[in-house]
Amino acid sequence: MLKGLVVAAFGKRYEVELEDKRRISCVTRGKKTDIASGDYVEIALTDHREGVVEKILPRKTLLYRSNAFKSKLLAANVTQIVIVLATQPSFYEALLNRCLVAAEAAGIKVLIVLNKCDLPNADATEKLAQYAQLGYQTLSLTATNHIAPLLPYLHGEQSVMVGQSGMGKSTIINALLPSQAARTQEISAALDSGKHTTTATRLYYLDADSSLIDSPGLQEFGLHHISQFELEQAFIEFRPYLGHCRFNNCRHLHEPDCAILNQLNLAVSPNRLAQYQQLTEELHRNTS
Ligand SMILES: Nc1nc2c(ncn2[C@@H]2O[C@H](COP(=O)(O)OP(=O)(O)OP(=O)(O)O)[C@@H](O)[C@H]2O)c(=O)[nH]1
Ligand SMILES: [Mg+2]
Ligand SMILES: [Zn+2]
Repeated sequence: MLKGLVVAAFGKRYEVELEDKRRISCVTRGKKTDIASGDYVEIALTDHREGVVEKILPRKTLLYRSNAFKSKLLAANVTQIVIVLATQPSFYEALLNRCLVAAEAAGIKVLIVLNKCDLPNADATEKLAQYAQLGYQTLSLTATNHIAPLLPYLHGEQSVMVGQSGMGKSTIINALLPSQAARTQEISAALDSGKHTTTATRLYYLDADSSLIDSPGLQEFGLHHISQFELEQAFIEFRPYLGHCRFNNCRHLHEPDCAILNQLNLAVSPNRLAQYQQLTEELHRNTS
């Protein structure tokens, strides 16, 4: 049995890098798809370039999304999620909040990047500032011109980039690692392969201590695996007030003497409260 790191995941095929740096194309036994880029695994070789994953080694972290039927793993063993937004096309704030909830529940550090800052968008800049005010690390970037400001945030971290299609995730990889050439939208337009450019999740080494995973654009981010407790905790500005509502089981929707609702327009913005309430209603629709 050989130990390796999963450096790419395409549906049911995985690329595993062995300790001697050989890259082996692997499948799983049966229909298992519970492996992610960043996983450490043990494989059995079936040919000199092919193998079967026999075992997943214990994970430090696991970032995933889920609906009522299945989970989709995004990345294993990452220390940081880099949520990539752009000035154009405009981004969905609900998706940003879902990424934040998943990251908080998985205990992963967050960096929110607003890319394409060469293109004007006052609304996006203002939104980014609101998240900085909550305490999140944020960065304005123009990946096509000047990638250097991103470097200190990636150093020493195992990061995964997530975001909608077209935000510039693969462009960031190419700017950091020009020799690796991840496929971006211009190239796929030439190949006429549709809107989503990146189809696999792939891990890139930045230096001996840092790596960055590129992932396909997200359209939705199901949070079926998140509990009410995790959801409340994931809204970081709620934390000082949780446990101070009149009712122990307060969901902060419209209960009297709710410590969260009492903070409306103070520590809690109407916008974030609405996002929280929508996720809570969804959670209880799912479980009732
Ligand atoms: N003006 C401008 N365009 C950018 C910038 N960064 C990326 N782009 C463009 O945005 C488009 C999409 O970039 P990609 O890197 O393919 O986006 P992606 O997030 O990887 O998209 P998916 O793989 O579909 O998820 C390309 O045409 C890039 O050239 C930037 O900083 N400024
Ligand atoms: Mg891409
Ligand atoms: Zn309450």
